[in-house]
Amino acid sequence: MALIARRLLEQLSGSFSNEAQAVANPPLFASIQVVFRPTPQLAHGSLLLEQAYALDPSQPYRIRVLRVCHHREQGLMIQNWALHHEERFYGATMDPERLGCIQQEDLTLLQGCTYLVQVRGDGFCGEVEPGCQCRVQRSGRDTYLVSRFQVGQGWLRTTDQGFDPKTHEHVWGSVCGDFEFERTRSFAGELPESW
Ligand code: CYC
Repeated sequence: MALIARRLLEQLSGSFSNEAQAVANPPLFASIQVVFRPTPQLAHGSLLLEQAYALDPSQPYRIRVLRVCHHREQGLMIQNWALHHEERFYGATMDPERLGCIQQEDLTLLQGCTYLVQVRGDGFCGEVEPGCQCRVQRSGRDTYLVSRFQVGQGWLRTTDQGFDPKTHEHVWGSVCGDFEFERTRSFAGELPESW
């Protein structure tokens, strides 16, 4: 895989916390843990992602497989895959035995939710592909995702928001800026050499 994809995987692989931001800004920002862990039995570039409130990392509010790919024309991209019966894998980012059980048959690609990624400084920035097709059902409402992230050596910033497809009204997600994470642990050493 391209060297550039390898560098993105190295920067993402790890555990991230926004505790400093949460402590400085209650109640605007909850303390969240985000973990990306290499999942070597899956296709090249696959990371298991769990996002959870720091109070209870065993009950993630979002679990996905992200897959970093590099295409000659479109460049660097990150696909988002959902897991069937996802409860089976809650906590698997911290449990290598269960992490190793995830198979491609457990995954469904989330259409419209692929990120287009560019180099920025010594890190990367990305946003969800154009078209407003990344659909998220929340509080009984259909929304489309607008999302951006930036990652660098030891840090990650994200903003996710959902909008109503007809009125474009803001329905959920950040009203007070980016989530700012610092890396607390790296899993880059677990990336297979061939990725
Ligand atoms: C949803 N966050 C999503 C979705 C994507 C991302 C694609 C919609 C599809 C899905 O359900 O998976 C985000 N995917 C990403 C990012 C990358 C990527 C950023 C690049 C590495 O490949 N999100 C945050 C905050 C937190 C948050 C820490 C604020 C509370 O980054 C929440 N994201 C969040 C929520 C949803 C979401 C609550 C909706 C999930 C749902 O309700 O099903």
